[in-house]
Amino acid sequence: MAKWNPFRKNKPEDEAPQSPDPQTEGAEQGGSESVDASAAPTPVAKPTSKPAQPPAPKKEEKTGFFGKFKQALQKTVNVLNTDLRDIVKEGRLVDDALLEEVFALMIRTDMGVSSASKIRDDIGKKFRARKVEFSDLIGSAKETVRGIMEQGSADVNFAESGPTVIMVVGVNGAGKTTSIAKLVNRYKEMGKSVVLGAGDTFRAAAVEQLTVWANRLDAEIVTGKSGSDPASVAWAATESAYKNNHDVCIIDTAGRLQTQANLMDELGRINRLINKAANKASEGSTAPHEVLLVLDATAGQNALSQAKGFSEAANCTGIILAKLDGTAKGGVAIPICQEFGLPVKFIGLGETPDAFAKFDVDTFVDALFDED
Ligand SMILES: Nc1nc2c(ncn2[C@@H]2O[C@H](COP(=O)(O)OP(=O)(O)O)[C@@H](O)[C@H]2O)c(=O)[nH]1
Ligand SMILES: [Mg+2]
Repeated sequence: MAKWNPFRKNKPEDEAPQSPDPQTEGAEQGGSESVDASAAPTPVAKPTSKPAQPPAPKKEEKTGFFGKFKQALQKTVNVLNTDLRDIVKEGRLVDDALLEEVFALMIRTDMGVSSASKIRDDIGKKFRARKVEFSDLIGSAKETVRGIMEQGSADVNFAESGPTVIMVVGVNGAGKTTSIAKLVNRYKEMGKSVVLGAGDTFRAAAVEQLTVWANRLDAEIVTGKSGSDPASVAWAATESAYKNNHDVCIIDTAGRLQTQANLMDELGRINRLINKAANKASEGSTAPHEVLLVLDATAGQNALSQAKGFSEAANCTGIILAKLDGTAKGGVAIPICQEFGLPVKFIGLGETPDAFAKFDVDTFVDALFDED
């Protein structure tokens, strides 16, 4: 359970800067798309009282970083480590029976049939009719998974100049708002200034939740009334980022299912209006720079169908794999990397803002198949 009270109010309305008129501004750009001006969002200035100081900067030294991954993946590691070790106790000849046991074990981590088959087949090719030990299997599996998960940069694509705008999407409860708090924490630790857009206008509690995080982490936030047009909030947050020279602008969105076509279309519209706002504020600018899809690792294979639906409909550029702690299904990161060409950029390792790490394939694979 979170320790803070999500219903605490701390909105200094009287400090609000001029309310934007996104409808006129959207129309000025010559597009048919506009935002609902009657629901114009309220940019809220940074609160004067800080409920909490951001934590002191921390170094991500190798062992600490590895330890974080290993701890988060513990349940998955246990399946692989203990059970795989049992399979080849005292050494064993590699035959079809052994290969099928390895396959079944891999499947239990939710890495999917394709990855599990590749691990099995690679072991078969290397060791068939030979006696193997645990370390042989682990070594081969590591190599296979590294090959599968090869991916580009794991960090956010920062804007070359001006603010970096990040839109965050996903199903309800995946961990979007919490992941935004973690991103804010990360960028504040790097000394960057951050403005948030409370684009989940469906539920008042969602706006309150993000406002509390903004206050705690010393970020600015742009909010709209409950039920207002999320695109107008996104517009205003983007505009504020450019006008006030923020380094990073992160826009929350309401949860939706990948099967809800109209709601998926809405993400496209928000995306396009963010781009218009950026272009209006600074000609030639394009935004958002990232559309991060938050997936709940505990959803296992279901996270895969979400990745498929969202990556097709919402122009996602990367994934935050939340709740990797406390699941034995951590293997799901493998097909996510493999099947959608979407890099996993960050992983969520708990509910607090610091329970977060940049994703790194080598560290992930080493932790997943750790022999200790
Ligand atoms: N254990 C764990 N819980 C998380 C993580 N990320 C989010 N949560 C929890 O998941 C629940 C839903 O998170 P929230 O950010 O509100 O989801 P949203 O609906 O997508 O915005 C909350 O109780 C969070 O504390 C994580 O990485 N690990
Ligand atoms: Mg939320």
